[in-house]
Amino acid sequence: MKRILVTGALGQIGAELVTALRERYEADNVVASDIRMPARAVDPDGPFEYVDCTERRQLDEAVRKYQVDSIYHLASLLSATAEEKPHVAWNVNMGGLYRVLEVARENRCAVFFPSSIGAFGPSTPPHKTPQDTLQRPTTMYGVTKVAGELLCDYYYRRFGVDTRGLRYPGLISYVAPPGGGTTDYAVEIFYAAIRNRRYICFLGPHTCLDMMYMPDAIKAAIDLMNADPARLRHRNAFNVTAVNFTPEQLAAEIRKHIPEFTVEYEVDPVRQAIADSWPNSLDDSAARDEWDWQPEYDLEAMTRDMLENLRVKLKAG
Ligand code: VAH
Repeated sequence: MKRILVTGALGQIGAELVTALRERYEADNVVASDIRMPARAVDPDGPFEYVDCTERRQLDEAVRKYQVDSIYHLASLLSATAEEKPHVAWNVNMGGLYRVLEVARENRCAVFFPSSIGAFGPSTPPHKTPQDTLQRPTTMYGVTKVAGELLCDYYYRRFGVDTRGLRYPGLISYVAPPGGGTTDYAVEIFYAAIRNRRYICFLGPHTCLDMMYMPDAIKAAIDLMNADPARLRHRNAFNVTAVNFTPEQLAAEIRKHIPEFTVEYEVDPVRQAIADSWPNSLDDSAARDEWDWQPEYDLEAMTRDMLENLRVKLKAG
């Protein structure tokens, strides 16, 4: 049975990944960790450890204490926060990953690393961006993601660490909110639609980006980590996508459920510049060919599920 450590477990991905992993591998085999203690129950049925990934001793102690053999390393600053605090972002995103890879090397752990469409830049082909192409990101977030992909490849080739990763698009969920991301509008808009029937969007109406509903993102990570290594021609990191839309198109889909919903646009130049430097759409054929990637949620299904679950969560009508 796998024994797993999840770093950044209280974040947007981690909150749902821990639950999914505990359902699959039994709760006691999945250790949630973060640099803050869980104010709300991440999932009370399993172990939690305080782990700062920039502190190698804390990582090492957790891995040895629970005899971990797989690390899902989610602890990271997202794109907008990383632009506000580029030095902190380098330290956390790169310093944390380096220490995770070193602990994984010494303890023979597999490592999952979430890269991002942010690993691409304005000189990358923007439409149906290939798996193997130019990666010259212009954000600190993107620099740490490209460097992270390369470092994970190096640890696989040089030390035999089983590293695998995904280039996630924007992720949408109702369980834990994102924090400091450029695609956060695609989550905020649902809360605003239910609470206020209106939303002020910080990206322009025609900003087209790939997105994914969190259940698909969780499935992709777990499926990749369980894929037959003999089939993997790539490892760090696979393009994956599910849906592709603009704020205007997402608002129109929400209006099918809340007809009076309106959106106004007050563009944040920093996050607009970040979004404009990213691809409009990814080619995820390598993931489909090498480990049978197949998303389940399209825009219609995601919007319906988000609104249904948020209404319960927000105890709205
Ligand atoms: C961000 N949600 O906005 C993340 C993600 C593709 C976007 O990497 O920074």
